[in-house]
Amino acid sequence: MKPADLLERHAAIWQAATTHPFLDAVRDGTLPASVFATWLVQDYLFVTDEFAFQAHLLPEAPRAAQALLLRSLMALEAELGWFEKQAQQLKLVLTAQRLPVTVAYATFMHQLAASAPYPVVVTALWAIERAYLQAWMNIAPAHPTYQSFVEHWANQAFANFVAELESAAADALAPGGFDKETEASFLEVARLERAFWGMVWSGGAK
Ligand code: HMH
Repeated sequence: MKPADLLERHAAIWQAATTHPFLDAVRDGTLPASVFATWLVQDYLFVTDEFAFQAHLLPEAPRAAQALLLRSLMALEAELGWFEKQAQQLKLVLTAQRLPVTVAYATFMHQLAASAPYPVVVTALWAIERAYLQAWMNIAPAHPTYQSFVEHWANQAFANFVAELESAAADALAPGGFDKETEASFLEVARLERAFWGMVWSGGAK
C-alpha cells in the first residue's frame, strides 16, 4: 500500500476534509470578510506550529530526504512572510489567541514529532499539504475577491511539491506499506482539517 492508497481507502473522510461551506463561499466571493480574517489569522498561527513540527523532523530524516524537507521548511518560512503581507494589506493583527482546533492541531503535530517514527511523521506531513492542495484546487478558479489566496495553493508548483512529499513518504514506508499507526495519524490529519474549516466557519460568523 502506498500513501495515495489512504486517499482511496478513506475517500469519504478525505472528501469531508477538503470540501466545506467555507470553501464554497470563498469560491463564490460571498464569504464575510470577518470569517475570512479569522481563517487567515488562525492559519498563520497553524503555519508557525507546522514550521516547528517540520524543523523537529529534520534531524531524524534519512539523508535522501533532507534536501526536500529543508526546501519545505524554507517554503513555510516564506509562507509566514506571505501571510504577514496579506495581513498588513487587510489591516489584521496576527497576534490573536489560538482557537481550540488550532491548539489541537499544534498538539497533534508536536506529539508526532516527539514520538512517532519518521515514516509516520512524513506521511502525516504529506497528508497536511495534500489536504490544502486539494481543498483549494477544488474551488479554483474562484471569485476575484479571494482568487489570489486560492492560487497560493491551487497551482502546479505546489502540486509538484506535494508529489515530491508523496514520494518521500512512499520511500519511507516499509515494503509492506503503511501500518496502523500511519493510517491512524492520516485519519487524525483528515479529522483536524475538517474541524479547522468548521472552527473558522462558526467561530468567525459570531
Ligand atoms: C489547516 N492545513 C491547514 N493549514 C495549512 N496552511 C495547511 C494545511 C498547509 O500548510
